[in-house]
Amino acid sequence: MINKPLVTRYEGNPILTKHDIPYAVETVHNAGATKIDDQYILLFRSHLRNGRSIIGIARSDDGYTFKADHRPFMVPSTEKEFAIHEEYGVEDPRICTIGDEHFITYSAYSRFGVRIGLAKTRDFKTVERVSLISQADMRNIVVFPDTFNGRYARLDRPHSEINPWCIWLSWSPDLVHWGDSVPVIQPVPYHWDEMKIGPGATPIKTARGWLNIYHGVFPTMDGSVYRLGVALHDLADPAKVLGVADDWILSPEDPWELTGYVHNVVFTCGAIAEDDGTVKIYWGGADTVMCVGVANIDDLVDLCLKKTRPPLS
Ligand code: BMA
Repeated sequence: MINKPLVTRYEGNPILTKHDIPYAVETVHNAGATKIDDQYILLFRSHLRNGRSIIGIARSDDGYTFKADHRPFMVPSTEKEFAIHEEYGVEDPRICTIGDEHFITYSAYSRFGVRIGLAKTRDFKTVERVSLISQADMRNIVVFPDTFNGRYARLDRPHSEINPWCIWLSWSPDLVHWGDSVPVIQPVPYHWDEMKIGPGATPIKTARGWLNIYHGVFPTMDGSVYRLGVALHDLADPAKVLGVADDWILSPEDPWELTGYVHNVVFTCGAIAEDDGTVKIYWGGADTVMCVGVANIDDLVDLCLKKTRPPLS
């Protein structure tokens, strides 16, 4: 089939909506994901009725049917150092599992802008704030679940008027202090990601490189369209980009992706690689519901390498 989609949407989408949550929320979206001992975990963002966000948790045995806990997992902190930066809410968590620790990077909003917080958990029952790991204004940070010559690496997304909304890569000895930042992928003019790009899911290690599933935005007369794309980073040096796919892999299509809290949005914060060579990609539809789809990892890597465009144009 010429139009065979790269990502096959689950027929039971959306997999989580506000009606599945045992406390009052208006949206369920942009979830980070991980799998521990055959249990799938989603940390999802929800808008409250005051328009600010909190983070909930849902668990599943098969990756499709999730049950949310009775309480939110993270709400704005009351600890002095964090409270001042989480006043307007916590958003868009990503999970990076290293050994038996699960690190969560999340957007912390306040009157001072948006920063990225780092939290950690071992059991997804309790969670501990570690540090704020960026200045304002930064959102969308994903940490590679590995070290490179003893250093951690992350993809981040600073912004300037001269060089807007690129994906950069930064290094750290301890996950708290970051530097040696370099731009790695830029939007391409008059392309599906021309307005801005940002890190999406925690990168996935494959035999041919780190698979980076990111989001790209295109401005239209009817507002912006958020889509997903893929890039491949070198296994030993993730600052080296081996290929960026020219085509998007997922675009808003289902009714709950086309309309909702923000229309025309598919936005990912997490994907889970399975032993059979597939990946379950989780995405928020229209900032309102959670969806899942399955792709073949080799197909995504092929797209990065065979239908490629320059990372920095
Ligand atoms: C981005 C973030 C995401 C959101 C997206 C679409 O800037 O706010 O959390 O999903 O816009 O509204």
